[in-house]
Amino acid sequence: MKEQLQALQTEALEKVTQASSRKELQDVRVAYLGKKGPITEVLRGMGKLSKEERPVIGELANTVRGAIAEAINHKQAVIEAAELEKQLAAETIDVTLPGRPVPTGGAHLLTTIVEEIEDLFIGMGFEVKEGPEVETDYFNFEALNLPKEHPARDMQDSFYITEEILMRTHTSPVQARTMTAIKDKRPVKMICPGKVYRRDTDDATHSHQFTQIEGLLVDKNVRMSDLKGVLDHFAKQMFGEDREIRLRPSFFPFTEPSVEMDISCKVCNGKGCSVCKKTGWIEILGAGMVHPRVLEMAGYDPTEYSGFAFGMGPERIAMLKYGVDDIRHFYTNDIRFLKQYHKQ
Ligand code: FA5
Repeated sequence: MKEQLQALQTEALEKVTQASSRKELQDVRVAYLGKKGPITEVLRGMGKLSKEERPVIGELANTVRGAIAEAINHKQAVIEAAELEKQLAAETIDVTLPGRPVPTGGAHLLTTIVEEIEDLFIGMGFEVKEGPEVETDYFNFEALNLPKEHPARDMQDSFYITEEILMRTHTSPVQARTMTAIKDKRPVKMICPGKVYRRDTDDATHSHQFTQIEGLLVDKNVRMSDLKGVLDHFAKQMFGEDREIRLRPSFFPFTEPSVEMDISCKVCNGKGCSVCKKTGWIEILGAGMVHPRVLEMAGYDPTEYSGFAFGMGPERIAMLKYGVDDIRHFYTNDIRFLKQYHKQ
């Protein structure tokens, strides 16, 4: 029985050595140490042994069982360590690899240009105001010296909602609103960006809904030369010193005198194209000295105060600055167009 036990130990340790997975090891454990295993079998047969032999064989059986169990446990630790090693190797992260790009959105070119213009005027001390897009006939026209039946109303074909309410055709009503709201009639220096609506036929430079940025400066002794200085500074900052700028006499019922400002076309470099309608120039804004009637209607004394105002089209400014050849690109939301102007 002694030899039998020793042979069992040798055999079991051999199997432990050969086992290469947890499963194989578990099979060895069950085969040799399990209830139906050979060692249990030996112990069961101890009853047949003599009194003297019993403790000797019992001790040996326990020693053999202990040696096998220890070998199994040791091998189990080795297998687990190897498995962990394998897993770690498989899951290794190369921290030096560049990360996967996360797609992000970007500001629309129009938003960027409006913010750029705002920053420029904030730098000159203007504050940014807002006004409603659904406007009264009074502020859109009458307070700007455009009484009902005035022929100049035809310059801005309008979307009326009721007889007295319309979608604003320009941002100029914010001039009248701002001045009217100031109770102590102090000087004003504001810009107002916003959407405007006109029954214009869409083409390369016209849209039925577009953006304007209004500017208004009212103070004592404001002159046309102040307006020219501000517009010149704006244009040079926006387009660079080398772009050509011209002021043309014009007419707006709310300014006297009135001008329009043109910038040389970047799309064709002044040679003439569909964007500049073969003229080499694109009109970007209307401006002038605030009409005394407008000051008066808003409660300002025109003998004490004077001012200048302007209204510009940021879409046209963006077109000129970035060489965009059609205003409709701003509204058709072709991501390939928009992406070109996303800031990184
Ligand atoms: C006006 O709207 C005046 N309120 C501007 C003004 C303000 C004059 C203050 C004097 C004092 P006008 O209709 O010209 O003016 O439009 C001003 C600018 O808006 C134009 O120079 C142009 O840049 C832009 N604009 C006009 N119509 C359209 C259109 N349909 N699509 C895109 N931009 C337009």
